[in-house]
Amino acid sequence: MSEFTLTTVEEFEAATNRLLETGAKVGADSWQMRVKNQTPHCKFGENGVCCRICSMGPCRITPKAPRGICGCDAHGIVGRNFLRFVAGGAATHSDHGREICNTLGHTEAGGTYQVKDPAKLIRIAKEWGVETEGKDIYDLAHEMSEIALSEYGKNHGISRWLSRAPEHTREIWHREGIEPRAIDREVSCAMHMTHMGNSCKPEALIRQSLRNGLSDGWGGSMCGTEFSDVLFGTPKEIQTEANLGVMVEENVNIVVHGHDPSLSEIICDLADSKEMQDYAKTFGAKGITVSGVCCTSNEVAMRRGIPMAGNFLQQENVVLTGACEAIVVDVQCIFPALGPLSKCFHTKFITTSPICQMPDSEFIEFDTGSAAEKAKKIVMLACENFQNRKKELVYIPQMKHKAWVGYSVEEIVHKLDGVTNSQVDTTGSTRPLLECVTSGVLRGAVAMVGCNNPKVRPDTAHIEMMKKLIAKDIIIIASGCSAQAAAKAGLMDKAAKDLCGAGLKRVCELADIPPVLHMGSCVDISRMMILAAELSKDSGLAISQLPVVGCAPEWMSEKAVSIGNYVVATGLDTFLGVVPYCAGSDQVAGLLTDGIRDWVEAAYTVETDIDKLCELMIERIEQKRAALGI
Ligand code: MSK
Repeated sequence: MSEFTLTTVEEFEAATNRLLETGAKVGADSWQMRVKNQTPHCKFGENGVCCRICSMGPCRITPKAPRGICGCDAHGIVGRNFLRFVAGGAATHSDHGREICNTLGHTEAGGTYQVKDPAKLIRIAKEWGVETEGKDIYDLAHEMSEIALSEYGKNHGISRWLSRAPEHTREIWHREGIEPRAIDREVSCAMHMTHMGNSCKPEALIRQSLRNGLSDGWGGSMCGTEFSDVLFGTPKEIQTEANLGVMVEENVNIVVHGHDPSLSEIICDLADSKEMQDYAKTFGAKGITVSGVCCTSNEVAMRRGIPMAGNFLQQENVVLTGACEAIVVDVQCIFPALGPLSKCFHTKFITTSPICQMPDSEFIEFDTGSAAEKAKKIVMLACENFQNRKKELVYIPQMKHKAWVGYSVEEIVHKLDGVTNSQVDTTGSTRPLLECVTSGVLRGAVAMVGCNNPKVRPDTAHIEMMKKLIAKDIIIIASGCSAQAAAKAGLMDKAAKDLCGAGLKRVCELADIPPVLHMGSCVDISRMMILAAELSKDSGLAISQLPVVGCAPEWMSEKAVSIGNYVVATGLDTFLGVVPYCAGSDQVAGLLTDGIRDWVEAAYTVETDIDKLCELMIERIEQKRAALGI
C-alpha cells in the first residue's frame, strides 16, 4: 500500500487563511475581499453584449433594445468583443516573444547573454533555410534574431513556423483562409475589423479570431519558446519544489514574477554568486533564496530547478509571509494590488519593464544592455532590505512538495525512448509514446493549461481533474499556473505514479517520470503544438484523430483565449471551465462550440461543473479511440 499523499486544497486554504490574518493585522487588502466587492458581476459584460468601441454609446443589448446605435446586433457585438479579447492575448504573448528575439540579437561570447543551446539554433536556422556552414554561432544568432523579428512585420507570406505542422493541418489552414501572416498584422487586422463600421458577421470575426490565435501559437509564442531555449538552454528533467514553504526564513527572499526570463535568469545567476551571498550575510541573513510566481517561475524552474513559491492567485501570499524582501516583476499577470500590499510590509515591489509600470512600485528599468548591472542593483536592494523585516509579521507556511520538471518535447522524447518493446528504431521520435497509446497502456493525453480564476475554487479544478485522469491512464502535460497547481499538490512527484491506473503507472516506472509532465510557461503551449505535430507525423494520423485534448479549467486572461483558439485551430478539442463572454450570442457561442468543427476538425466544450467537464473529456478521448479502432 502506497504511503504517498498529496497536499490538499483544504491545506492550501488553511495556509492562506493564516496569512490573511497577518494581512488583517496590517490593514492589507486581498483579492478575496475584492471579489466580494465586485460580485455579482455586470450581466451585460458577462454576456459580451456591451459595446464601447465608439463614443455614440456605450450600447447594451436587451430584448427592448436589440441593436446598438449603429445597428449592430448582439451577434456582431459579442463577436467583435471576442476577437478583441483574442487580439489582446495574441499581442501580449507575441510581444514577449519579440523581446526574446531581441535578446538573441544581444548575445555575445562571454557576455551577459550567450547561446546556451547552439544545436537548437542551428536546427532552427536549417529549418528556415539559413546557411549555417562555417558561420560563427554568434553571427548566426544575430542573423536569426533579425529574421525572427521580421516575422512580426513582414509584408508578404505566412508564418515560417507553419512549416512544422503536418501537411493535413496546413491544408486546413490554407483552405479556411486562417494561415497567419506577419504576427503584428493579425493583431492589427483584428483591431481594424472590429473598429466601428467594419465586420459584424460572426463567421468573419471568429475566422479572424482563429487566425490571430494561430499567429500567437505558431508565431509569437513559438518565437518566445524556441529562442528562450537557444538563449537559456532547452529544459531537461530537473528536481525542484513547490509552494510557499520554499521560502526560507533565515534567508533574503527574492521572488521573481511575470513571464520573461531575460531578467530572472540573470538575477538567479547573481543571487548564487559568492559576492551576493556574502553581501546578504552582512545584513544578518544566512544566504539568498530566489523563488518564483507564475510563468517567470516556470521558466527558471524548468531550466534551473528554482523553486516555485506559487501560482497566480498565490502572488499576494508571498508578500503576506512578511519574509519577502523583494518581489521583482517583469510582464503580465501581475496584480496592481502588490503595490499597496507591499507598503504594509517591508517588501520592495520592483517593476522592471516599461510595459508594466505600476503605482507604489520602485521602477528599475531593465534592458538587455544593462541587464547585469540592474540585476545586481536589485539583488543588493533585497539584501539591504532584510534588516527592515518586521519579525512579528513573519510566518511562512511550512508546506511544499517535491516536483520533477523540465519536460520539453526533446526531453519527453528522450525519456520515453525504450519504453516499448518495439523492433523498429524509435530513437528520437514520438513512436514509443504512440505505441503506449495504441496498445491501450495509455488511453490518451490531456494538455492542462491556464490560470486560476476566483470563479473556481483556486487549484481545485486543476488538481481534481488531474487526479481523475491519471487514475484512468491518461497522461497529463501541463503548463502555466496549471502546472504549478499540480506541483504544489505533489502530482509532479514521481511517487504520484501510485495514484495512476496500472498502464500509466507502468509507463511512469519505465520512463522514470511523474504522471503530470511540466512543459513550461504559458508561451510554452507552443511546445504542446510541436508535440501534437510530431505525434501526427509519426503516426500518419491527423492531429484531430489523436486521443488528445486541451483543457483550461480555471482560465482568466486574454492570453488564455488566444491559446484556446490556436489549440482548437490546430485540431485539438478544448475544454473550458469558465464561460467566455459569449453567452449573449447563440450564433457566436454556436460557432465556437460546434460550427468551427467543420473548419478545423475541433471545437470548444464549455462546462462549469468540473466533474462533468472531466467526464466529457474522457468521453471525447474514448470516442477518438473508438473511431481509430484502438
Ligand atoms: S501566468 S496567463 S495566470 S497561466 Fe502565465 Fe498563470 Fe494564466 Fe498568467
